[in-house]
Amino acid sequence: MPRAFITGITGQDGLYLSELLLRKGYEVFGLLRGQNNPKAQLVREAVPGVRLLTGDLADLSSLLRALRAAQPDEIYNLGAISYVAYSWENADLTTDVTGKGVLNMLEAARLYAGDDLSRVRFYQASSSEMFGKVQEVPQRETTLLWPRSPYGVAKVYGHYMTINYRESYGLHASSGILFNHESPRRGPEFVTRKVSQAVARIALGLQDELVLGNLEAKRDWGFAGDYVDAMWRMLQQPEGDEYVVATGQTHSIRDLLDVAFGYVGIDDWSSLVSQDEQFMRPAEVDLLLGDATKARERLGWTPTVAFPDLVAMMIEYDLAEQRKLAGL
Ligand code: NDP
Ligand code: GDR
Repeated sequence: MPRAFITGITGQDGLYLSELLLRKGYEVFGLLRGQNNPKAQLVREAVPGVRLLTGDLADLSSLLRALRAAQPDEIYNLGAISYVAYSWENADLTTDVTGKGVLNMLEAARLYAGDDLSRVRFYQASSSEMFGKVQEVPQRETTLLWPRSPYGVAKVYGHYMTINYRESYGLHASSGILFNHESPRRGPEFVTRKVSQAVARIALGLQDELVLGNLEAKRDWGFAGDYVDAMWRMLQQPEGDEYVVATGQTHSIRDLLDVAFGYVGIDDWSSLVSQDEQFMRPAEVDLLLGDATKARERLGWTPTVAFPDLVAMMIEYDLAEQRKLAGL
């Protein structure tokens, strides 16, 4: 039975990846941080087969201890401070966890594997945020990186450190440069889920207004369930490498609002949505559009959920949840 170790187990991707690996017959271990993490129960209910170990990306010895207990063949480093807006307010912490945390995880993997590095494979959750200021459209593996946030800068550090461990030590290490991916499990601080929750509540008469930031930014949005499959495929290749994972379609926040409100029968949302400075970013990533040709050709990976279906999936989930919460 292959064994996998996942950091970021309580997050959106950690849950989908656990489900996928359990289906494939893996024994799955997840890293849980904190003294009494309230999300532990969520993981136990959503993926009961996962075994939880404690540790923190900022603490190398805790990572090494967890790896020695799990004895994994594959390590998926999904843990991070992942909310871009928060990273300006907590730049030091983001650097420590999202950036240096990658070095800690790589070094723990190297120490755990000892003399035989071929016993373990490593996946790093790199991000399209690394492209930042638009240099080339669509963005591909070779596009110049120009990050625009402390989060993006930290991800670039982790990305190159992962390449460096491959080149320095021969570790089978891959980075997935994943574009935005969403689902009903997406945190409510991210724009798609903020919109799907608000649209559901407005449709049910529970809320009157939605306050957002920049409506002009464009994102290449896919379904998280598809994207975790690309992670697994990367670790099944003979060599580690970098891969863009994206749908090849881009939409603005305005498009998202059109599709989301349209789904509940509201064609003109202009009186329901306002903008506020507090949700604007000091530096914006204006346009993300990925070219996933390499992932398609080498990994045989393709996305299966189109943008309107993704939005519908999230709104249906939120309608059901909001009805339940409101006792409707
Ligand atoms: P989430 O924000 O949903 O999950 C982040 C996870 O990281 C949580 O489990 C969180 O644990 C954990 N974490 C935070 N701080 C630490 C720490 N100090 N030590 C250990 N774990 C920690 O992210 P996603 O699931 O959406 O994303 C997974 C990864 O992929 C992240 O690295 C993200 O940056 C990256 N990524 C995501 C994309 C997306 O569109 N979703 C696109 C490209 C990259 P806790 O619950 O305890 O806070
Ligand atoms: P992003 O996702 O920054 O791309 O990072 P997010 O959903 O936060 O923002 C997307 C775009 O929407 C604009 N926006 C708003 N965003 C939020 N969160 N809240 C608002 O009210 C709002 N109004 C407008 C933003 O300015 C931005 O342009 C996500 C994270 O998952 C990262 O961890 C990951 O690496 C990247 O996707 C790829």
